[in-house]
Amino acid sequence: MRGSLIVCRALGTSQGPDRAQSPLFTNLPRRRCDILKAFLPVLLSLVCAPPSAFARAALPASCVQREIHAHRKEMKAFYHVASSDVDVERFQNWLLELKAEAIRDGVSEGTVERELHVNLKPNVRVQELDQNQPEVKWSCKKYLSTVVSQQRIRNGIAEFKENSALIRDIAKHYDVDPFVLVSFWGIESNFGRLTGSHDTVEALATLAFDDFNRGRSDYFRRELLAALKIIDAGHAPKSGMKGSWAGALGQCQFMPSSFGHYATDYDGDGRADIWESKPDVLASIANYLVKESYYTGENGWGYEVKLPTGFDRANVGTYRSFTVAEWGELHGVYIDGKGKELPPGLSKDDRAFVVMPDNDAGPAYLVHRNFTAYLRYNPSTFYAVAVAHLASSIKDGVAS
Ligand SMILES: [Ca+2]
Repeated sequence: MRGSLIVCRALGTSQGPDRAQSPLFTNLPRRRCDILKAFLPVLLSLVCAPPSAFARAALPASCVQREIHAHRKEMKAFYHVASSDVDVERFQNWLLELKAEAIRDGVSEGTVERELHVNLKPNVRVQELDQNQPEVKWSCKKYLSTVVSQQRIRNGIAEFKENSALIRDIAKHYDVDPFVLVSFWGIESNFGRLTGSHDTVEALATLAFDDFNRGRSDYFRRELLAALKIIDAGHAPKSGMKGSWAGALGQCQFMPSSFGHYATDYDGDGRADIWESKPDVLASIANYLVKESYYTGENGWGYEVKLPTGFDRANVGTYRSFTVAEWGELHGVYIDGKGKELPPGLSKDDRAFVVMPDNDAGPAYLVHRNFTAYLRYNPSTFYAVAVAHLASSIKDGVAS
């Protein structure tokens, strides 16, 4: 119980030093004291638990889990109440600095005052989502079965057929594969059905302000300033700028900084409307790919290959590139297994990479720069393979 005594003193409970003399309590507003007091039993039960509390292996796991879950709920409530109460004054001071920076950065005073208004405050739900991102360790096979589901393939085929003229027009204009455009659209927002309902300024302000997000405050601050510029330029919907809790915008889920580089006004109404205009959404995706070194035309992304016995695993990854010819001659990796023929559109001098998303548990692919363009959109090998597979499945479905 020695440990529990030290804890009680540190928190200034009735068993410790006099409450009025405790530096911790004297420096806190009254409401914080009340919050701490209300949750002291929870804190103490966690820190001062008797040995018997740790000898519960014999209990049914469900009982133990229920108890842990109850503790977590109480602690989460403590955190939420405390953070939303304590941070307001600091947040308002931070907001004043941000306003000055935004105006120096060229955002109009009207937009700054309207968007960074006095009632803006950190969004607890955004904090929660950021802190509780699940660490899911899926295999690529499992990832593909979820992201490239049969339902998404069916939706993709239907969307392609319904918007065929528009999609083919944009694909021709940018000289990119039309099925790849639809695939990105499907994976990013389920063909415009899921674009996120969070207020972008509020979400980014929450993430830029808080210290909890592991040193990413500066990143989100830059994204927030970019978002203000988008609003200032009149691109955001009149109903307000909405997106994911992490700030990704519209049907192609561009971060605000990407919007400035890639968002396109294809329908010519003066706005790059990636929220509601299909021409703008699909053209913005095409523009992204072309600007990120996508091969023009319909050259796919890569090929499943059989690696020779003794293949050096150090050559796996997008940092080790060789020409298609070198992969065959130096490393025994051939697209067709023999090295005699190449697919149309790919030459022996084109650079390529070997990737193995599931390491030794799955297939190896020889991929070219279209694949690395996919990785620019989202730096996940699983993601890039999913884009490729969905595009291929939609193409097969449309053709059948
Ligand atoms: Ca437009």
